[in-house]
Amino acid sequence: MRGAIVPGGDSERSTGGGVGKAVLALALAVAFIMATITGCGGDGATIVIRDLSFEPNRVTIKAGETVTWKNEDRRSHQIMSGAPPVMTEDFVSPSLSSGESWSHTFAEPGEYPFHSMTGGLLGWVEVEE
Ligand SMILES: [Cu+2]
Repeated sequence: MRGAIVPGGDSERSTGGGVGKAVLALALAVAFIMATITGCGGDGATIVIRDLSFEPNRVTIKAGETVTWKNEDRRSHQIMSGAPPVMTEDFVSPSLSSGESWSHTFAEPGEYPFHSMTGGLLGWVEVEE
């Protein structure tokens, strides 16, 4: 799903010739770049766990969007909300083996720290309205 959706893309249909298609392609390219830069129309974020770190360790999304954690580390990680020693109960993943992913959808705006129970890893999800 991620990266494949361009705002308005599904409703853009052209039966015209080359010029119309070029304009459409340009419009889609601009829309894609704008979405990439500003995050508007985004579909959430992906955080990769690698070499005992979160990449990136801070993401900003909009309320209702989803963050996916993808474990590309050699060891297992369990993602939990909160920053030790302060644990919260907003979310907790199962133990993710290498190669596994887990997603959580954030309904409410706010700043959500998270960590891995494997230790030493800390990150933040910022949810905007
Ligand atoms: Cu914990």
